[in-house]
Amino acid sequence: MTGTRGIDEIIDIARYPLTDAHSPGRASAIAAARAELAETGCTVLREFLRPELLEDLRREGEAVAPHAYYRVERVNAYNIPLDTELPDGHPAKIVLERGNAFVARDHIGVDTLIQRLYVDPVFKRFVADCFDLDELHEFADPLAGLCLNVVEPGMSHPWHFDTNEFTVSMLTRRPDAGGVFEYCPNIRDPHNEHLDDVSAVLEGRGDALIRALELRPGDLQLFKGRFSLHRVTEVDGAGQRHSAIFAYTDRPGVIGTVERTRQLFGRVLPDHVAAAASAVRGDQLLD
Ligand SMILES: O=C(O)CCC(=O)C(=O)O
Ligand SMILES: [Fe+2]
Repeated sequence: MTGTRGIDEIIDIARYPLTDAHSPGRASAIAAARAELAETGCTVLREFLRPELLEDLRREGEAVAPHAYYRVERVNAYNIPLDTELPDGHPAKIVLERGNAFVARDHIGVDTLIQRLYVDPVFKRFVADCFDLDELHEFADPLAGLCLNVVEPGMSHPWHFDTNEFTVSMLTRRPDAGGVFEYCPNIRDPHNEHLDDVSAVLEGRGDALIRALELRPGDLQLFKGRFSLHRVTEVDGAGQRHSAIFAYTDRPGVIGTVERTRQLFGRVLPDHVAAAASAVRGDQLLD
């Protein structure tokens, strides 16, 4: 039972003294995260979760994994409709098979470790500081705010950009083999899509742009997935790969599009439909 645990009983507080707003340890963890995020758009806080909770973390994920929405979907890296009118040679014309499945937030218990972390004010303040943001908001999306990403053996989560600018994630169950997180640091920015580089990666000519990340359960990953093309390679062996995706934004009220929500969860709630007409966008990028 994790329901009665405070944040200091979830996080390895000796290593990451989040609860002490003025501690040098907290300040240096933030400085290190900021430096890496500025350079590569990605940072990993190793052994963030208390090691004695790794078993609970894995078991809680396994308990909800059967709720994942499975449907191999034909998508592109931008997650925009495949019939979007675009010039020849545009990387959004390259069709990929998305074989991962998401467990939506409404299936994840409020007393699970990942749900408790996601909503915790001390945790959110720390993550905001790492991203150098004044404030950070939970994704308003009732399904996509917190998800468990499930990748079955033989499946992968192909190259894509995230809709949300800042992603926080934690592997909860590692696969036997494969299932490696790969990313292309800052391959695009708010003003330039860098389509040639994106095409190179999607066509298998972009090795020089790709980094592989070794992730372990309990590590906290902070990632600017809107600017770095990324994927999870095919999972090998018998076991699934599970990762918790904590979606935050720098402004309140952000919700996924109807198209994207249907792709991810196979269902849409009235909130998504209502938001479609008045969606707030932070940039002029394609998706
Ligand atoms: O599962 C992961 O490690 C990455 C998932 C991801 O890229 C996403 O959910 O957008
Ligand atoms: Fe992603």
